[in-house]
Amino acid sequence: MGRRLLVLALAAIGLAAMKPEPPADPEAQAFLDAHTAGLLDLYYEAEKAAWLAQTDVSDEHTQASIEAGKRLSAFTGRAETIERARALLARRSELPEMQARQLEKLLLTAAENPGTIPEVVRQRIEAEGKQGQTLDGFVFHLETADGAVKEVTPNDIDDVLRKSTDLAERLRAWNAAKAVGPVLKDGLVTLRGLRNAVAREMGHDSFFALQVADYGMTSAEMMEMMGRFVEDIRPLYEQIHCYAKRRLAERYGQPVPKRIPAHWLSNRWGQEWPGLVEGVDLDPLFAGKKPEELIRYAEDFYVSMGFPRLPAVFWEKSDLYELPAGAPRKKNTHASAWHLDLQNDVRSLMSVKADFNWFTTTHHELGHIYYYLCYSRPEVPVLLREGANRGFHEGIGELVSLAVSQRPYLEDVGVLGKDVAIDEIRWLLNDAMTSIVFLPWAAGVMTGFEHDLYQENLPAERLNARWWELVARFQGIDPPAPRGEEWCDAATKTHINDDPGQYYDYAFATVLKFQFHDHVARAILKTDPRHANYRGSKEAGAFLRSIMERGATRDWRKLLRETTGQDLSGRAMLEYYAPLLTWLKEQNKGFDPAF
Ligand code: X8Z
Ligand code: ZN
Repeated sequence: MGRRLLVLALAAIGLAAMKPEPPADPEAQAFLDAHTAGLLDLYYEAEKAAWLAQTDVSDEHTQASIEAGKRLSAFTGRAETIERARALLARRSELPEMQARQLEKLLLTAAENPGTIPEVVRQRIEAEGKQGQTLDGFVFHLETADGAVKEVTPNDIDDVLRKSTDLAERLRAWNAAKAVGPVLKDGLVTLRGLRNAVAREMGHDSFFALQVADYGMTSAEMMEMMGRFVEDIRPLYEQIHCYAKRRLAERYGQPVPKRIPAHWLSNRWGQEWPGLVEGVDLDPLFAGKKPEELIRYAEDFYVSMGFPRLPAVFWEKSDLYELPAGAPRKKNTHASAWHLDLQNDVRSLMSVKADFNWFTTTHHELGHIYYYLCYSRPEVPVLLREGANRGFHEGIGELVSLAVSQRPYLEDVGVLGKDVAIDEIRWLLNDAMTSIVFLPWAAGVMTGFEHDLYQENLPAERLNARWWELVARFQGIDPPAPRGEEWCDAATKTHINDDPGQYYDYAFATVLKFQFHDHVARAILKTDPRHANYRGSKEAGAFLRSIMERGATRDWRKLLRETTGQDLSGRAMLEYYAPLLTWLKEQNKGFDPAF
């Protein structure tokens, strides 16, 4: 671009920024007010029914949830609502941002269940309900060494994978975790067709593209961003991978493999590798604590930064603890946070047990809860009571999980003794086993699979083959033995079934958390980002609130720039781990880290 043109362009941007907001449009406002008023009760009813279906799995509760879902969708997807919103948006430039954004959100919600194809919408809601019931009601069984079979919880399976050094036992636990895939496969294929059909009705390329639209991006743009995240961390990931496979081979008395057998790792999907670094085992720090204490730590952390105590409804209505194996009631065992009435009714569904994973998960879930509470205020219209994008919602809880995993904080609250000698670099490596290891999984495998499933119509007889191709390429992991199409290992991951087309949220959140953390540590706490303690910092709390209380009233890129002065970038994350990369290269000298 020539200089003169550049000057003109900059002037135009300046003018656009200075352009006064048009006044609220009365016609648009009347439409939005009527829509919101009609929505609230139906939404609350559908959420309460879904809550019951997930906390007490039964045919009756699933059916009630399906019926409430149909009533809600009949309202949000009404053909006349779509028409009116489109007509109003046709003169977007004359509308203030707040109104335009509400209309856009309303259309995205309508696109999930357009009233123009009621039969397909009905089939989709029923299939979603049944898939949820199959997943949440599934009973896991683990074979013991003597061939007996016992009912177990997912926490029990995770325990074996975290602790056992017996490869045969590990393999049995890994196999137990994968048994849910085949029973979900047909439902997933049916849902793929129905989800794509609804999304295409309103002009989205695929269901994946519809979900990505929450970021104001196309599928291709999202894939490009995810590809960049993976590329950015590839050199570090390869070094971590190399270190890990050597350590694990030693632990299990095996030759060093090129790729890591999946059952060698401490997580069912290899999405994080805690417990691998010698001398940094955080689980014992929580041994003997009551599960409730972990949630209290989380609440106290937010309160120390100036957030309010959790409302009574949270404690009264949440479902927080693990049910024993064999309990007659079944519930969804994956953690989630709910905003049932888009106002004050906030709850969390968890299966908390006293270990490090649940310690960070409780902080993650309360991140969602405090986000809900922050934007539930009159200034934020009900239709914009969401994160700036979904990744921001995940990012707050992820940031706090990172913050409470730092030594100064753990020492401050007495979880970690002050006299415990811990090697700095090993602590950082342990940290990378969560954050860095997560990115190839989230941005590469999960996002790649869902993109192919929806956008590329991946054939049903290629689901497992494609899954393991991606796992090998991005994570450098192989299945314990070849896996045919009778398995459906992707479907063993909760989100593939009940949070479809959205997993890049977590990859985005991972990059975002380092950017936020860098800002809090350097600009607010004036400390090294590897040694920060947010506890008691009202200023850190105010920074987080300035993001959260805006909900989705502002474009996420603008909000990020306004609050941190920067655009999205992996710089802070790479800087955080820079000393680790140097150290790992030294440790892995003589080994080829490529997989
Ligand atoms: O699903 C979650 C949260 C609920 S929003 C517990 N997470 C992802 C996962 O478990 O796969 C948190 C990080 C990744
Ligand atoms: Zn979350």
